[in-house]
Amino acid sequence: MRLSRFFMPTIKETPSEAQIVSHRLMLRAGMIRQSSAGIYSWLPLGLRVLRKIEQIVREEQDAIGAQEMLMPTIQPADLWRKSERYDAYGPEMLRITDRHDRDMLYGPTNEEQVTEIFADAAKSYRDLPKMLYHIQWKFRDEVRPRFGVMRGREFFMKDAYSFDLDFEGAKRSYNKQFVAYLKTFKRMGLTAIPMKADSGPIGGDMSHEFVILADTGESEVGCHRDLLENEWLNTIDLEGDLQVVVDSFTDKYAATDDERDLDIEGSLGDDLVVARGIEVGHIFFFGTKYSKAFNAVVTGPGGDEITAEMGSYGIGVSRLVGGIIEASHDDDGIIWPESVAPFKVGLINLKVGDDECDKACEDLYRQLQDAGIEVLLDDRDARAGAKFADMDLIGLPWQVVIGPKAVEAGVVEFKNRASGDRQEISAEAAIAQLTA
Ligand code: 5CA
Repeated sequence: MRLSRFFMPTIKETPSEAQIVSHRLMLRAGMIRQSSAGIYSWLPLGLRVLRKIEQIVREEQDAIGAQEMLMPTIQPADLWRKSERYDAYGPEMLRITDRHDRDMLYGPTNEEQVTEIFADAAKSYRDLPKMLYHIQWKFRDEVRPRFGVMRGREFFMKDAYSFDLDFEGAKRSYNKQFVAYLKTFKRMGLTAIPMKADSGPIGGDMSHEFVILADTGESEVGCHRDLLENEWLNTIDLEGDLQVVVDSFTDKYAATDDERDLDIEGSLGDDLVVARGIEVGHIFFFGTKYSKAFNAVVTGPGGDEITAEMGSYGIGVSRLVGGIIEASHDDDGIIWPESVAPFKVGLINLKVGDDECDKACEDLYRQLQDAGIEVLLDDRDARAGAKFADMDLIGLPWQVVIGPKAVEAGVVEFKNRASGDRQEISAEAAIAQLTA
């Protein structure tokens, strides 16, 4: 992509409406624009990141056998009357009336919709287990939408739903999602801690929020220090036995706001970390709440009737864009982990219009593209300082700078955004490093 053509409206000044760093940087980098409170447009740069995150989530869901589908954003109210959630959900639900005066709503989540579909189709115990998911926009009319995409009203969520024959099966599905979440967040460069969360009316211990620590987190959490330490984390083989992996995490104390236990915290001493957290995912077992309401019942091997045991598993895909920035930035801007970066490398032409510089940049640009590297070429006729500032702001993992002196010396300046390390190397060596 050429920056001269790319729609990336960066802002130099700090937007006054943004209270936290991720919101400020997303606005300044030209990733999003607010439409109304808690509702955003995703501009090309932001959308590239959103899609990368979405794709990692998708791959890890597919890897545990969950099947992707796509349910609508608009749902009929009658669906929610069946589960008795239409009234219970309250003012957070955006209620709409269609031209025939039928009550509709913009879905805040999809338990009802997916259970209705599943109930209609599943007949025999052979139809289970099943895990279905979609990645779709949701709407919740939050009282206090804030912090940009972190607490939006319209937001992008992955929600998965499991259907099993018995509790043991449901637990296996839960464990699969638990480990898939660990892998998903790790791939994004995040340390997301599974924390015991409120399990609602069902009780039990099968409700976890996945939380990343950040000063700007919305709630206070407490956990064992090990859960944050690479040294300990690296001892766990995520490909190992599911229950063993899950237990190795849940054996360590980690609790969200409401679930904190001050006695345990007191006994942890120096091993206790109390910090603020951002909830990026939530997994939940809820038994037969919805399968009963929608009659998701199958015939068992002996002709008996079995009501599906269900769980649901959410990831805040759009919230993650902000969450990753909260976890990875400096005074100059964003520092994207490679896996979610909008482009892998930014190529800066310091002297647009200079034949030698133009040629060196065009050559390298083409070679990188041919090698399948996502590259953003700054070919704008602008001051060097502005180019450096924009490139640091948008946080691409690598920068290649080409100016007249470098061209003459037959080198490029190759910079790592995270460490700030610079090397003068040949264009070939830069390509080799970027394709390694
Ligand atoms: N039905 C369940 C699981 S599929 C559910 O909706 N769970 S949730 O309410 O916890 O939402 C799942 C994830 O969506 C949360 O962990 C959070 O990361 C994200 N999320 C929730 N509300 C918002 C919001 N207002 N803005 C951005 N992300 C949100």
